Amino acid sequence: MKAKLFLSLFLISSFLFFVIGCQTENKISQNTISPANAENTKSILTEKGVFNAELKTAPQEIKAGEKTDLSFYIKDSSGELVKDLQIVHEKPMHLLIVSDDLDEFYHEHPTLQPDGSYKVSFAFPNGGGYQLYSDFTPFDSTQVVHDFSLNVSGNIRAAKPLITDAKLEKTIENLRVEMKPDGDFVSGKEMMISFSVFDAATNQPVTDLENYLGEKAHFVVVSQDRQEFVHAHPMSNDNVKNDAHAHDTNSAHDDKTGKMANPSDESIVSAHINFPKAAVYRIWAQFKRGGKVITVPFTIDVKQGQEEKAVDLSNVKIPEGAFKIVVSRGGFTPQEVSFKKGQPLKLAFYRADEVNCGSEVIFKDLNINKKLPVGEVVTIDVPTDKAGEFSFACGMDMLKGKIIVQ
Ligand SMILES: [Cu+2]
Repeated sequence: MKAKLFLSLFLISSFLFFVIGCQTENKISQNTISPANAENTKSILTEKGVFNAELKTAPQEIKAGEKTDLSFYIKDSSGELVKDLQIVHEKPMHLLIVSDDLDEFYHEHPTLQPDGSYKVSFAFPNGGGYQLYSDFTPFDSTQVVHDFSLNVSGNIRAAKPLITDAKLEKTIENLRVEMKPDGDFVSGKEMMISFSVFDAATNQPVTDLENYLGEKAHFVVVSQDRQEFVHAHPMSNDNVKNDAHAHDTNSAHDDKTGKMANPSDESIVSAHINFPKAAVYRIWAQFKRGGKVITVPFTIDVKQGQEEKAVDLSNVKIPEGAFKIVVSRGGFTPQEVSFKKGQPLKLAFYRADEVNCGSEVIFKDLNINKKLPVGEVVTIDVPTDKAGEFSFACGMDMLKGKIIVQ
């Protein structure tokens, strides 16, 4: 499940990624992760194979206010430790940390250790849940994002409600930032969002933004359920200029010369962002000025877009008496089903799309392994003479489901 959007996005936008605004997107698996003291492991499929990320924390129990070493071990499909990561935006690894209520946001950079891990020392300010997104790019690979949930012991502050901004304008420290989307916020569509940056005191467009990690701004987008993560970077002014969307909204450009029309151009940063699903999202826009990084949060409500379609099953013929399980971008649907002991059980798997790792289904305990061609119904008989559980998974062991006989 994790791979799907990630892969699809990269297939579509790998070109954009290098040339203009770039965005990483990560669909998080539904498996919840471990308590604070466990070692977390995750694997993600990329174009070139599976990369595992293992997170070890020291001390094992994470306490609020105390420094914790967060060590990430990246392994390739053969289990080999991957020490060399591409330098992307000046760093081999970016680590974004958000509190579960999305009120807190931290941007860290783990560094390579002699043992091949990437480590950063971090003190979580409060007790409670945090989500970590480790963002890196192995050589010969597209960008990979692994996420981890951590529980921090200590005082838990009251969760802050995530309230959609009535006005897309924020003043943080010495910056006033206006956010302008090129249309209504809808999912499943590449939107261009412009951020106009003004000096909070003088209200003049800011012309002295410094590069932060090689860019004029960084944008991190997380859905309220923390399942969707997008990391976007600004487009260069030339690309904004050439972008079809830009002409309507970005009047600061001089269309005749193709050059910047006035100095205020410097103060406008634009990014392409594709919201993977309808949800409330928080966007953190990060700028650097006077040597200081300033993080400006926005909260927006993204409505369901037209391109986000449910799987169309109207033409799919499920054999009589069989129980239908759809394999799609969303994993197995349903993921878990209970059946009565002793009654014949035929499962009908239908794989709806290409963009996932569900090309086969494996029932390990039953020694069943069946190919799932896209658009075909594949039936599997499951013994129900004994009560018990049968788990099944895709060939990559990433999409998972369970049959319970009782
Ligand atoms: Cu970073």
